[in-house]
Amino acid sequence: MSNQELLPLVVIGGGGHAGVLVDILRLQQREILAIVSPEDISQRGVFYDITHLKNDDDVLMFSTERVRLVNGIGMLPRSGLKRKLNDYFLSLGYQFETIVSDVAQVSPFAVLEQGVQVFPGAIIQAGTVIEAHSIINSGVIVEHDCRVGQYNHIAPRATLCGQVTTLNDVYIGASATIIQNIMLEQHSIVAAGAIVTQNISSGQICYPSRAVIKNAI
Ligand code: JB2
Repeated sequence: MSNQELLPLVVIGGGGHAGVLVDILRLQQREILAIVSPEDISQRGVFYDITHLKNDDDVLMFSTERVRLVNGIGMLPRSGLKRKLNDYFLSLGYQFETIVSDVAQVSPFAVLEQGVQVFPGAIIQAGTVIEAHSIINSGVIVEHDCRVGQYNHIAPRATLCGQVTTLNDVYIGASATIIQNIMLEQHSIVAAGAIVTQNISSGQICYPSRAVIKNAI
């Protein structure tokens, strides 16, 4: 699709996550019609010059066919806000833009579904599928043939080795490493820095193991 065919955007949420998205979109010269946030957004320079709307129903002034939405609310573990807002706007017929930073590296043989957000420095290799509305944060590596479920948040610099599968609503903390062929079930959480070498069941949390210190002599 050429730049002329891209629709203008409305961004939901006006915090840090939305700021990174708007920064990516400005570099891509995308038209942003409004930021929708109940709170003041004037302290974030990245939002300069963009109309601020305070109520979610203000979005209804835009035709479902003439805009795409961007959900700028970050997903921390067990936060359902992003999904709740998406479900509301999807039920009204709006669609969510898939956003890929110009400095991310995404294989042409990877698939990104609606509403996926890929931040600067991320690498997504061939054969991988990222399902709808998941966040692939800055510097994340998703190796070949992975499948990342819906509404996942893979935090900065986490690494998924080849053929990792995650189900929906999984959170993987910053710099965590998931070795190859692992399955993370729905709502599981990997704490920052953890190294995951076995499957994680639904709702379980994997913490980093403590380093074992022995005498070197
Ligand atoms: O119902 C709502 C609503 N509730 C909160 N509707 C709309 N349209 N916006 C809502 N918000 C807005 O979400 C708040 O007014 C605020 O602008 C934004 C949340 O911003 P905050 O900076 O608290 O979080 P974030 O989601 O941008 O970032 C979190 O997640 C990221 C992934 C942070 O924890 C970051 O550290 C993290 N990187």
